[in-house]
Amino acid sequence: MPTIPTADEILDRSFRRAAAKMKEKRNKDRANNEFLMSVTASVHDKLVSIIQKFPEMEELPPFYFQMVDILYGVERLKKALGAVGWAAKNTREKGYQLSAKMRRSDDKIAVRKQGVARIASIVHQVDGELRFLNQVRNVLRKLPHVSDEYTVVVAGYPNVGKSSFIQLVSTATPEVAAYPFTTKGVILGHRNEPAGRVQFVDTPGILDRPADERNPIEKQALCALMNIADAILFIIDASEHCGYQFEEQEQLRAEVEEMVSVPMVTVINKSDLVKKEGYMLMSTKSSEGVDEVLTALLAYQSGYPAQHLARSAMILESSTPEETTLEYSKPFYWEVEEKDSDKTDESLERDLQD
Ligand SMILES: Nc1nc2c(ncn2[C@@H]2O[C@H](COP(=O)(O)OP(=O)(O)O)[C@@H](O)[C@H]2O)c(=O)[nH]1
Ligand SMILES: [Mg+2]
Repeated sequence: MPTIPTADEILDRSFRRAAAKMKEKRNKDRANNEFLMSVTASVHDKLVSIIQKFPEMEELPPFYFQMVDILYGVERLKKALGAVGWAAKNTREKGYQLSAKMRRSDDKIAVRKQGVARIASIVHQVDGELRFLNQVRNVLRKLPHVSDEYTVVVAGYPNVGKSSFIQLVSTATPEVAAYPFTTKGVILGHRNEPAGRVQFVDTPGILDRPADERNPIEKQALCALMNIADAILFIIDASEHCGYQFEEQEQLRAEVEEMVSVPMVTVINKSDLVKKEGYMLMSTKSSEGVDEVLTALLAYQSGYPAQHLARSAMILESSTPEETTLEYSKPFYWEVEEKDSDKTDESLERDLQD
């Protein structure tokens, strides 16, 4: 998805192109009209292409859909796209209107200026929406590349050994990704298994404090993350070297278990330091017990993708009860409501002084 330009960037580019074309023209009356038509076409086409290149929300995998909804609101996003559509439609209408007016007018330069100012004003009215769309685009681009494959979400307090585990079991070097709601990077690892590829997703730094201290965005983000899991691996550090007491870690485990409906495997890591009765044990340092943990996690892979797809569909429906049936096809931008566009913009006229 390309960067979304600001209003000024769209206008600058369109004016520069039109001006270059105008220089070549001998007949000045024709040139004035062609300048206006060129600006009209290039602004209109750019705005339409922004809408067309923006991903369809309903086609996004549930994880991305939810992330966008949590952070920005899908409704607001649709409004922004609608506003850009409105600007495209209006630009074209005003351009044609003024071109017709120019043919009848004696002062063609004045009409050209009027037309250009009108188009600049229309585009400036959606500058905020363009900037907003670019912000969403930047977040979408940075989200980890969560694929539609058997997914193990690795949870637990910081420093219990989550990253060490993912590194150890991943075939290739894990990808380091960013979540928009935390400064901490998370890692994403992959492993090839006879039953298909497995991905391991780290939890971001939102599990490092009690549930009631998490803000609503963090809570929802955590939920979205848990929703992509086909299985959870919960890691406890019984040595407490991680800085969290065993009881605290057990509490978090109960909280996470409450949050999900998928199988959860709990393991005590750092068994080279401390062992605990009644738990599965491993040490990512000595690799002891790691194969057994993997086997336990892969035992649930046989249910994939049937269970996974059923759940994904459920998540999509539950997060947007009304919108799922909403027609969100490309031409929707023609139907958006009219805005008042009688305001003119003088700022661009200075660039167009003869
Ligand atoms: N002794 C010991 N240290 C470990 C083990 N696994 C991880 N560590 C150490 O614990 C620290 C945190 O590990 P890390 O994987 O970054 O934890 P994360 O924050 O949960 O991802 C690092 O210094 C690791 O070297 C283990 O099995 N035994
Ligand atoms: Mg880590």
